[in-house]
Amino acid sequence: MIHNRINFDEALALYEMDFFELGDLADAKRKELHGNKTYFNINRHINPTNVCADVCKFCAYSATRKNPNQYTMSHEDILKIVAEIDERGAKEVHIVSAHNPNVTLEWYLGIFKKIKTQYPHLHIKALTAAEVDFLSRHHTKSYDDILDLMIENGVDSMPGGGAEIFDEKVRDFICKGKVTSDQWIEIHQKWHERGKKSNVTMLFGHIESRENRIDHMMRIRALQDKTGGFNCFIPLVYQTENNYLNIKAPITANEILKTMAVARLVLDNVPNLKAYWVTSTVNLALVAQEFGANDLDGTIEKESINSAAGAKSANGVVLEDFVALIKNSGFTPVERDSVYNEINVW
Ligand code: V47
Repeated sequence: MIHNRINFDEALALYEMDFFELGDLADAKRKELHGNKTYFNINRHINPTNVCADVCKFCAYSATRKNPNQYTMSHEDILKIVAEIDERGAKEVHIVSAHNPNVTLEWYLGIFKKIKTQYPHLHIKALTAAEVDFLSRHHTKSYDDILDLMIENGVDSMPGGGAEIFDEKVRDFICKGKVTSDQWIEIHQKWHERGKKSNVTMLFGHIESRENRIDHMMRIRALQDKTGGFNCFIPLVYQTENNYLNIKAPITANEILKTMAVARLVLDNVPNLKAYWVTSTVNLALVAQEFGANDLDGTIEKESINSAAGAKSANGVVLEDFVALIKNSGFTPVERDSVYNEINVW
């Protein structure tokens, strides 16, 4: 039984609090859960194709008129990257693609099997619920079939992408036609029911309201009450360049930090809050450590989705710099694995 749960109106009212008092509340909750530790992992993002059957207005990554450069990697190309990162000590490979109608289901799934067979120690975090929904529609299979195939082929956990904003009106405007909010939640519920973990994101700083953000968090909290399968909540700051959403004024740092703090307080049942430095900038992610965030994702090495929309993340960060930044901001850098077991205190 969870006492003193923050309701919708109370969550909205948190935004009106004094900025630093709100930060202190979130910081107290973060300290209660994680003390002074800031988690990160040594990971690599691979985005094997940008050819997409869906058209999300906020996306600068998929190949469209704005980005005519289509690509689809071969399994050999992907395995070459995996060999390099394994050599460098990466623990996780994060594989997310666009929704490519020109390749087989075997192309999507076979790569996991090959990676798992050759590198059984690497954690494979792959396929967003949006991809699961696309694969199910395109290859006329049920969600259950796709999720079982993912497990059979070696996927360990699911990333949190594709959640965007659950409010149906906003969702219809920014990404009509792809996985609905109810479907996104259904897919993660089914994944959790298989004893597997996943993350959950929220894309904010575009046309959504504070109410939409709270509603998004409430829907996550409700599923987490049922399954307990979410490891981490990741608010993704909308990047403004090269896409069709055409938002002129980026969200302010103040509003980003408030949203992090509100998330820490509302999502009382989700253990980790990630300040994804790719979309918030490294500097703001470091400050977010004092507004509830206890995770800074990882070194990433290469990133294509957000950097296409203007984020300065294309080449990741150097491990030693990352660790030094966390230390210099007064926190203890703790390398974790993909499901939050501690590997090394730096
Ligand atoms: O779902 C697309 C977002 C997501 C833009 O689970 C944009 O550990 C900002 O989900 N501005 C993919 N965001 C990335 C993602 C993710 C990243 C890191 C860690 C994890 C995890 C998940 O990127 C998409 C979409 O919401 N995105 N375009 C944009 N213009």
